[in-house]
Amino acid sequence: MATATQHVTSLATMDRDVSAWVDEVARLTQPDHIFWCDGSDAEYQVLQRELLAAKELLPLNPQSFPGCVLSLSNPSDVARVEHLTFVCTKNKDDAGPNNHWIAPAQAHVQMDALFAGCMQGRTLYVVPYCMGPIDSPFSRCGVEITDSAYVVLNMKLMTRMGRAALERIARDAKFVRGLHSTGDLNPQRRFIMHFPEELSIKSFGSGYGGNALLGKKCHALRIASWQARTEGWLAEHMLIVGIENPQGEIYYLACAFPSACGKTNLAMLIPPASYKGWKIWTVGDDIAWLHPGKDGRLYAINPESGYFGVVPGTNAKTNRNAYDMIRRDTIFTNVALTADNQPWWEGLTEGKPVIDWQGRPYDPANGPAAHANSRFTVAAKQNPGYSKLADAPGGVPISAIVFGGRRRTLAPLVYQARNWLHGVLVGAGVASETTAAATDAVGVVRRDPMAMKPFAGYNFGDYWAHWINVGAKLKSPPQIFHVNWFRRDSAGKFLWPGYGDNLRVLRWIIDRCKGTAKAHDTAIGYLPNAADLDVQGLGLAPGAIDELLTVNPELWQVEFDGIQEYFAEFGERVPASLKAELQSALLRVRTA
Ligand code: OXD
Ligand code: MN
Repeated sequence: MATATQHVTSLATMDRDVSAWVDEVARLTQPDHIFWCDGSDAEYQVLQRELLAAKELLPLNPQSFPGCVLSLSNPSDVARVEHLTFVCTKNKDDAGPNNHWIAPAQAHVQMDALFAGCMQGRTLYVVPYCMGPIDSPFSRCGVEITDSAYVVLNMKLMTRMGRAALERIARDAKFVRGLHSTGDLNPQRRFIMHFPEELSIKSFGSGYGGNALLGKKCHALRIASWQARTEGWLAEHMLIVGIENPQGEIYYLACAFPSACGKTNLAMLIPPASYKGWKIWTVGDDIAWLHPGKDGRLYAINPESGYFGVVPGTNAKTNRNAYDMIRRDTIFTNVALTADNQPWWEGLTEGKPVIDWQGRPYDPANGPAAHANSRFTVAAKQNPGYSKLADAPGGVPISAIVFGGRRRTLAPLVYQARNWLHGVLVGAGVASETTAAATDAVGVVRRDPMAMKPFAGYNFGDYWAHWINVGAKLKSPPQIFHVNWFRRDSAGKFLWPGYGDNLRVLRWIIDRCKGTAKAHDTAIGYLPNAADLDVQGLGLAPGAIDELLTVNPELWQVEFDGIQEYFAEFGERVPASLKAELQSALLRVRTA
């Protein structure tokens, strides 16, 4: 095994600032060992074997799931904890009403008291990582210090981690400092704190992905959105997908959806059988960093190199690529087990659970066998649809930005914003209805601007202003659209089949960007006519397509009033031009 001492001599001297910070953290947390991660495959295997030996990971059937392991977490630690997540800016208004806030000095005292001595008897792992391709000017680096080897394994799959990242940090002379400890997993002593002005994160008391893999939501969204504002780009909660038509042209879309709207499925969509010659290429499934390019277009990189996806519901029909890619070298968290030690989850069409996600004999009276938020962690390269440009340092040019939400009656299947400013209003107005899986209160509309409610690292008013400023720098900005796959008829039945058939809508979006598809002007933006969408062979119910494309001005008035009320929470920080855009939108629906 590569010992801690070997690593220290080669890695610990590479960057003086990183080493000094590691020393400072070690003095506070008092670990028994310090382990510098080089990010090699051999290191991954060693750590995985250690966790298996300690029974912190369970092996899975090596014939059907080679290289796969299962982690069963503490039952109180299975999801992000928004109520325990803080943005600690000097001025409270800079964090905004969209974030929980504590003054930085107070937050540091509170967190350091938790970290004091917390790694006694444990190993401190130093995890240098790069968000984005190692040689991309758009990438940004960080170092996570953690006492969880499970976190190290996940970071290896989710980021460019180890020696190459540390080399880049030494060149950049800048990195985000992320300090993490699982502590004693006591929910009373669990906090995720962000210090955007210091480019640092402190996370204590949770081992769950979004709270503990600090490169993901904490760095790539909350801290990066702040960095992006100061540097003139956008860090967004968006998938990036390339759509190749039979002529071999590829158009890239960046799409933002609140959770439970099928983001991973859309990023890996399988074209319907009638779409011969169409191909889908996944660049990213969760986060996009968007930069204005010299040619006036917007370019996107995916800062991550892996997927941390929800497992339940994944099967050969809903997401063939995901289903195939998680059959090897995957970390499963909180799924159930079959009698022959295969992972099992609700929505899987084969197998039967015998052990549930809490390690108990499966009993339907205890609820689902796999936790509703059980996850797979897998390297993106295992996706059969992995884009050849996913590692391109310059990113991919974005033709369209697509917002979406889960709306029962309001939003049509698709519409196009009139221009960038109108598109910012469409994004700022994103909202989604809660599902049974997420909460008991089904159908409650939750405002989630740009799907960034839990992730914007600063005041939404300033964030919308920044979006408007970025648009002003673009000579050829992406067109902005809104989709709703979840509209229902009066009997409550979904009107649109979704999944692969969503390509029919994306095709109209691409054709609008090319200027070859028709649309008509409505009170809320440009909509396709029923004849402009390809619904051939779908067998939609009579009238369904008209209902999917209906705009009800009364409902939209109520919606815009709701958005106005929401904007009021942000007071003077809401840009005047956005307020004026909302007024014109209101006027259009009132007079429609
Ligand atoms: C995620 C989320 O896990 O958005 O990606 O919650
Ligand atoms: Mn997400």
